[in-house]
Amino acid sequence: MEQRILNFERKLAQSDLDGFLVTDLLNIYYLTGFSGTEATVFISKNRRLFLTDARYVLAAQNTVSGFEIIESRRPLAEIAEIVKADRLVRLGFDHQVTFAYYQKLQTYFAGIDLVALADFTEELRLVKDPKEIAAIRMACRITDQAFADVLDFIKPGVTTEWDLANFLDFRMRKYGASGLSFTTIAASGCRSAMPHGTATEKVIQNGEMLTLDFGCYYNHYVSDMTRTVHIGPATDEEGEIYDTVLRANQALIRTAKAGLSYRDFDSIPREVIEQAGFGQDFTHGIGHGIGLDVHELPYFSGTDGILRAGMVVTDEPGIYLDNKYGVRIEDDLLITEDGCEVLTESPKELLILS
Ligand SMILES: [Mn+2]
Repeated sequence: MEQRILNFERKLAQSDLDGFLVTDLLNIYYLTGFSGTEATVFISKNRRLFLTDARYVLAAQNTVSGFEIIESRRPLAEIAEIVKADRLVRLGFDHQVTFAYYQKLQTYFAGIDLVALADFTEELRLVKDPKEIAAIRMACRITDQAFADVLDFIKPGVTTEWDLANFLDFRMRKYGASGLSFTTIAASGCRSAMPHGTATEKVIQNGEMLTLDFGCYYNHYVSDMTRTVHIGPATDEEGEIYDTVLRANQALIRTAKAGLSYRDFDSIPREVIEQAGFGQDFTHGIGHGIGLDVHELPYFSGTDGILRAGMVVTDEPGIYLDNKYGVRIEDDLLITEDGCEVLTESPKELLILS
């Protein structure tokens, strides 16, 4: 934690800001280790303040070090007094705050420059340390185990998408997950053409594609994996679409490494799908970072940037044929100096279930 705060303070010193108000709870967890639901952190050249209410003071005293811990139900009023006493004039704050919260900031910090910043702490979270990687690795292992179990559970004509989602959710918890990283997607038949078709009461039928996109939290870090399987024998077209998506996924695994540009990370797998004639049916970005959040930096399409060792990103090409079916395959990749490690290990050859 101390190293993270030092990195934050170095970035603050290099900026034109006198202080920063951290209000995003994931950023607060990253910087302090506190995982309650109410806290405000203020960092300036000579202050490290952690403010929370009576419910969490004990937890903060036990987990947060290197900060002055202040119990308060009016954190902004407390910070505003200190800002005034220290004669600070320009403060950054996490841009995700609500408009109502921003209005409160304007009231408490009248006369002070308030600068909303999108990614101040998030950029520090881009490269994961070994402890973070270990947690993501475990979340991926749990996800793999749940997928292995679900294959025997699918009974065409009987099992609903809800049944599948509930089964996956329960198994992930059974294997040690503390929660789901997002609402589990189980989309069968023509519903699989919706990239984010959350589960419904629909029964899984013979002859259908079935897309499962799911993940979990382990020790605050997430996994995010997609597998598409087929119920009964697949048609030639279905086999070709599946093969194209798989080749795109694998082309990226072969080339992803530190130093690759974000634009190439997106375009290398996209070209595989375009060359097969399905470019217009790959309707979303190739992937995103994962960590404390299931969608976090980096994002790839139309963004300048270079992959760095220690980033954990998804590789999730897809082809979606409206009113027919869709295929997506998603892995979580740990970027290394000379390549990448695939953290999600579930099988990827087209599984034919019956
Ligand atoms: Mn994803």
